[in-house]
Amino acid sequence: MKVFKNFVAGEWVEPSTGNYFDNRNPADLNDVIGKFPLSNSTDVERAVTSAKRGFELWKATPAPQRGDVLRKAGDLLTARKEEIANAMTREMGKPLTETRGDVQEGIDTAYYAATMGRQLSGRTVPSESRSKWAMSYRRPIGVAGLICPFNFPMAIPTWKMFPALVCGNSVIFKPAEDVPHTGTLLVEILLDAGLPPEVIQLLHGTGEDVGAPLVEHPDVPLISFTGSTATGSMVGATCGRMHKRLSLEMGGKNAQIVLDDADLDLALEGALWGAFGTTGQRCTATSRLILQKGIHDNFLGMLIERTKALKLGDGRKKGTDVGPLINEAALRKIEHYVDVGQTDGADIVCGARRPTGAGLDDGLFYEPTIFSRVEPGHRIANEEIFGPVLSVIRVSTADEAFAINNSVKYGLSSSLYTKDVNLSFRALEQLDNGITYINAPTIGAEAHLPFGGVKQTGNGHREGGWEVYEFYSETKVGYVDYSGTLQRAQIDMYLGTPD
Ligand code: UN1
Repeated sequence: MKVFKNFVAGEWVEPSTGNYFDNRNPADLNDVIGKFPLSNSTDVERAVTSAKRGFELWKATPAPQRGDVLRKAGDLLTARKEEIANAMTREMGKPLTETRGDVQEGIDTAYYAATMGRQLSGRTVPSESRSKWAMSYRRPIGVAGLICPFNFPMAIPTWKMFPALVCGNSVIFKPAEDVPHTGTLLVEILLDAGLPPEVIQLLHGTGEDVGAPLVEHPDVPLISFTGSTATGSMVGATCGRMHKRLSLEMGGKNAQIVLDDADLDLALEGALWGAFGTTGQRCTATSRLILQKGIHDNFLGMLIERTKALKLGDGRKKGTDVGPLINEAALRKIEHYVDVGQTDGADIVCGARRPTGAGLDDGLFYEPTIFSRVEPGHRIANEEIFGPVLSVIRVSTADEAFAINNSVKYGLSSSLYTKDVNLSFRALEQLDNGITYINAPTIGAEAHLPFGGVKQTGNGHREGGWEVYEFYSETKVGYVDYSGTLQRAQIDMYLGTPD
């Protein structure tokens, strides 16, 4: 069996523990992709020492040249898209069309980052004094610790890594333990693209043994974490105590609202894709469907019929709509919430079981599940399930729908289906989310726009687009006084001084 390694100090190395874990295909647990390192704080220490050297070298490399490396990485991802998408589906289960999209998001991010190498602009503004320049520019920060989730094994690491690199930081990358192979492929691509070896370090292993020591390390001033709100709170507490710069992307409980005047066929496609794409394992997944009373029964009927027809299976097989869950713990969490939903009084209208039959018995499958008669106070209407479970809530008015959308503790994305243009713009204003889609599902963020949420979804930062470059760099201000005299700010130039 293939044994994979960490990448530390410019070399592929074994973990200091000597221990490994098996990485299995969730669509067929008999299929082992390989053994991957179980690293610990000793490996983190080595990685940080090397990444500090990498930072010294990389920060002195002109940003346009740093961008050129990422352009090359984009070219290599493009050339290897199909092969990587196949490896990703084998490792995490979602259908090939989706893993191709995931690689494409990495490619888009690479090309965007490449151009940003020539656009890391500051400002030059007038000084209040004569013969004096006042300006700002963006400086790299240091070693960035990037802790990534399993659901977008390419898009999310590249959202973090490529901007971090263009800004001149070095990177320690910890992929989720469910997707170490994709992480390895990404690092190989960066090295092939010409990234100096010590600028990137790859550490495999668990959150406890690798993620935590990375977050706690005093020489890692920058942390970006995507994952659960519970873990994000712990990461946030440590970073707050140690005064680190931190970007958090955490949970969601995203709603699609369908009003009586909506194009129902369009809304139906949106709901199916939003709720059951990626087997519901997206931070942006639609987990609440808020239906206005005039279309509620009809729309729910249409949705149940189409949901029952979704084909579960190996994502590499043609015709598969929905792949497996990522691991046994994820499956058990879903089963738990299905129990909770029933206990709270909601009705299961389809799914809610592990399927059996051809090609499904050895994988971690769960039937796409819909609950109707869900009340806004129910736990399944408030807590993130991260699986193919949709809670349907009936409302009388748009205002009621907006209030329910806003009543949860999360605020990533929302979606509204209506033909009323005035209401659409009112929704953009009133829905409390980082992203609102009109006549499109809750998923579908594009790489060149800021991505993130309000309330307990995040901590105010954004990934993607132009904003993330602010996160990965620090503002430095320079004043150059060429007057040859002391000019006291706020004092010498003050108009209307008494004397
Ligand atoms: C996530 O949900 O974890 O908008 C990331 C989307 C994707 C990214 C999602 N482009 O669904």
